[in-house]
Amino acid sequence: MANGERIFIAIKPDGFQRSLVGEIIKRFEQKGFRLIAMKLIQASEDLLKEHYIHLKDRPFFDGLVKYMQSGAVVAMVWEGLNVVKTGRVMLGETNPPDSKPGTIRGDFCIQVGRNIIHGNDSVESAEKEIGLWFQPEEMVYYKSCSQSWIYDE
Ligand code: IDP
Ligand code: MG
Repeated sequence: MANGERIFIAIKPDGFQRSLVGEIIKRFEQKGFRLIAMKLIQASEDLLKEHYIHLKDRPFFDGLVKYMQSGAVVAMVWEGLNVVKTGRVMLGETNPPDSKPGTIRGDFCIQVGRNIIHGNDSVESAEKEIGLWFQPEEMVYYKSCSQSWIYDE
């Protein structure tokens, strides 16, 4: 049974420019997760500084904010049982060379500074980031016709 767990996923400007939006959405869709919010945005510096506040003392922080601000970001919320844990596995490791083939970063990128996708590593950070990037009214709640074919109760 779906437990209502949610993850914030963002396709970064490099993933967008490299035409990987459809491929990435396809993977979450085909896994069985439900897309409940999505928008294409150019994120503001303020939003990105808040989003990455836990990394503010790292040497790459300014470059990271600039990179994330440099183009379109596809911001999404996906929902499903253990979506945070599974989503991280689907993304691969932060550093692409550590990512296994079959993962998004393992298949589509080379350097940590251009690792094409963001996703939360905990339910707490997911809920925080969903609140940062989306208004509650931007969530779309609907009954999935495939639910009983994905979950056994
Ligand atoms: P995550 O995105 O896998 O959760 P974090 O450690 O939270 O990884 O780092 C956030 C983002 O900061 C990474 O996805 C990557 O874009 C960037 N980043 C992390 N480490 C480095 C680095 O050493 N150089 C450049 N960018 C980095
Ligand atoms: Mg992180």
